Amino acid sequence: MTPPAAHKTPAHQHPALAAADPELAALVGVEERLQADTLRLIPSENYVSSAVLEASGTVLQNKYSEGYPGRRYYEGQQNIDQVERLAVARAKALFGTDHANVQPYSGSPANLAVYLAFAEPGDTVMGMALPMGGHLTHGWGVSATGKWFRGVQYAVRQDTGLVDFDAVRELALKERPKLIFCGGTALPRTIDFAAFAEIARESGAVLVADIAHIAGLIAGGAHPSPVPHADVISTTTHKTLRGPRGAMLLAREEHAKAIDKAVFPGLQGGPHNQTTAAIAVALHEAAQPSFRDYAHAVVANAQALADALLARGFDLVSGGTDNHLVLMDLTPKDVPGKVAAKALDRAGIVVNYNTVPYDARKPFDPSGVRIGTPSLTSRGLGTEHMATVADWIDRGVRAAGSGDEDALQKIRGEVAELMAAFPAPGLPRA
Ligand code: DSN
Repeated sequence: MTPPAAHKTPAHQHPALAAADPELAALVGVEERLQADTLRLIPSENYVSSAVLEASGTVLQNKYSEGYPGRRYYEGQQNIDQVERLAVARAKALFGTDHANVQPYSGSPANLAVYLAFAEPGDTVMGMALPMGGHLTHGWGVSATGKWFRGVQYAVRQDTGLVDFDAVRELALKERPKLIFCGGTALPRTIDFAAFAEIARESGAVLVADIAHIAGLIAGGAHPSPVPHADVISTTTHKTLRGPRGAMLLAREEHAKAIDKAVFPGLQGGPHNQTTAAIAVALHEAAQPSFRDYAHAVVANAQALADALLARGFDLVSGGTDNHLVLMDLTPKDVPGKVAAKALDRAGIVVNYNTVPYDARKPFDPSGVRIGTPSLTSRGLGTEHMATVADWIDRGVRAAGSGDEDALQKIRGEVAELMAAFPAPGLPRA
């Protein structure tokens, strides 16, 4: 497994920042240390390459560029147009789509642009319920998408943790939504885009595949692509795709104009050109053969980790994983997800507490913990390390239950020792 090339400059990498604003520079330094020393298991996070980091911090950020290449509202875009065209061309080539818009600021604005393109306020939209693994912007009540639109939500089956397509079809045919979202934030299994497309066709809906979590797996051939099936594809660029914090909308040619108009001028102002550049770099990296290795290694690590957790008596939603993500239901361990997550954080293992399907507890104090392997795979950990990771989680959860702080500190030391052998870009060495 090849991690992204480690940053050449050791220790003090921000001399200008340190001179101008030591207080802020110190905070950045602490974050660098934290990211270096801990085992980061949040499945939506990653480590970008040095090239992506550098592109994100360029003078491209000084430019205003409202509009699109060749059609801007500001002069001086000769060069910026080339940057955006490069990013668009690379996105289209990598995912095999007719059209790409690389301007959305992040995943939520990208999804909101889809609403603006295809629906009117008050229209019915359909997505997976948030506590089942969906996303806020798929019509969940507390989000603008659930307040301004009428969200109807589908679930996973309680016995299998898998989507029940008969129930999805029944709901779609009854509600006739304008949009159907598939994808989400806590889905450990392969998304059957073809099955969703058939239901969208039957019910007259636009199918939106939100691939934010799995875009890198799709690019690397480790998850099937939604391209032949979905009308629109929405993705962030910073999760498994390992780019800067940003987003893209991919679509068939017939939807290109509607998407572009919705992003600008419908929703946003000037694109963040430094992010566009970094997206271009990440897309170039994701087109390399080594990225295919990375994507498959992410899945192999997640499956090895799931197996090791099952062997230690953990209850995993859907019984395991097909992708980068594992959702643990800690109910049988008698430790609430939040208590476990906070204890693991003290042990140097960064996770997030999460609802599990049909959770008896509240969203702010749920039963689950969500983990994933994109970051540890970027640092070069392989399947041979997953038993150790599972062991730390097991010991950490037990220590959370018994309030054993010494045990957590002992794990923290072991984690830091292993991670020191696996450097990542931009991070200080031990
Ligand atoms: N960023 C998403 C995630 O952590 O899955 C939530 O919006």
